[in-house]
Amino acid sequence: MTAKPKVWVSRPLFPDVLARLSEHFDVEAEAVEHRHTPDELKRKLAGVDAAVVGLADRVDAAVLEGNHRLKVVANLGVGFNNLDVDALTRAGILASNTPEVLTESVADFAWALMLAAGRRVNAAERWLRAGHWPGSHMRFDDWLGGDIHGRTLGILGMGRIGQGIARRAFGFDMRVLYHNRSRLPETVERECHATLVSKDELLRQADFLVLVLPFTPENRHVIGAPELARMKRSAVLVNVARGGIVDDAALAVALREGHLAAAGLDVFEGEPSVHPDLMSLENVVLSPHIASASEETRRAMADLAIDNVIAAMGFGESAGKPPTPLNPAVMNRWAASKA
Ligand code: 8YV
Repeated sequence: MTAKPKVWVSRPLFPDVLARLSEHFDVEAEAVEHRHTPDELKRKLAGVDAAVVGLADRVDAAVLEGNHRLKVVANLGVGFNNLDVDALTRAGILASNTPEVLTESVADFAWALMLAAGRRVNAAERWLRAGHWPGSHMRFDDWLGGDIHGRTLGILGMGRIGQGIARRAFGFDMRVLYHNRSRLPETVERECHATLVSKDELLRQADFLVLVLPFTPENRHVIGAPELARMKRSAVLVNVARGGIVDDAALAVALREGHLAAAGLDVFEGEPSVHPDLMSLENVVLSPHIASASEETRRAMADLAIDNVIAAMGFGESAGKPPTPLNPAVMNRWAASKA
């Protein structure tokens, strides 16, 4: 009997998903969360045919150097700024991500942050839990937030998640503006009730500005001090995209000095660290990168990641046809080299 190919899973995953992977592979799965150093990552990847990695695993040219065994790297996430796809392609390694399956859950969560930040839910809860309510006389004009319904929602980055966020705004009777590299087809604009505007216009008009851009070098600090200064003082900023898109230090200053009403952040520059100035502010809602973390969606992401590994390695019903590859041309090269 020939040995099964080997796959390494860098983070603990659902046992039933790992069991499915074991039908075809000799699986080494990490049992506890651990941030792998580049050296550890390099060593782990050197001994396997395929890997399922998380966003904290930076798979770049240095990590891949001298690796002639690895064939597939499946990312547990739609964003893949942790992968150097060019380096993977040069090394003949197929890369995949998990688009679509998390769109609606991330859109839900963007709304959770908008609502919580706009209406000061978390700060009020902290105050209540600290025992202030029975002991103090809450005034009629305490804990005032801003309304959400009827306001202007601005979306920067109008891909699938941005569109999901826009569609939900209809129920809140909001005006929806967006800015994107390219204009959406008219049918999609109509469905989302969304109007394309310049970035400057978006910054100036949005009461709620939600960021849903991919992280690329050009998108670093797309929202920094100059952009924050152009926003309304009553505005709320929400980031469910990637840390580093916002200059967190500049955001903390704007929030502290009242240049912005509030923020809701699921992602941070240099996470899992969070800028200490943000930690001490009351007008920011902070969550630990959980926008896709619904039971159904995290399962769907894990399933999709391993479906890519199984199919790319030539197993299962979709053998040879991984569902969501990032560099599918690599597979043509595999086929050519076998012929
Ligand atoms: C993470 C995400 O993958 O898909 C993405 O790009 O940022 C998230 O869904 C998830 O939080 C696991 O780390």
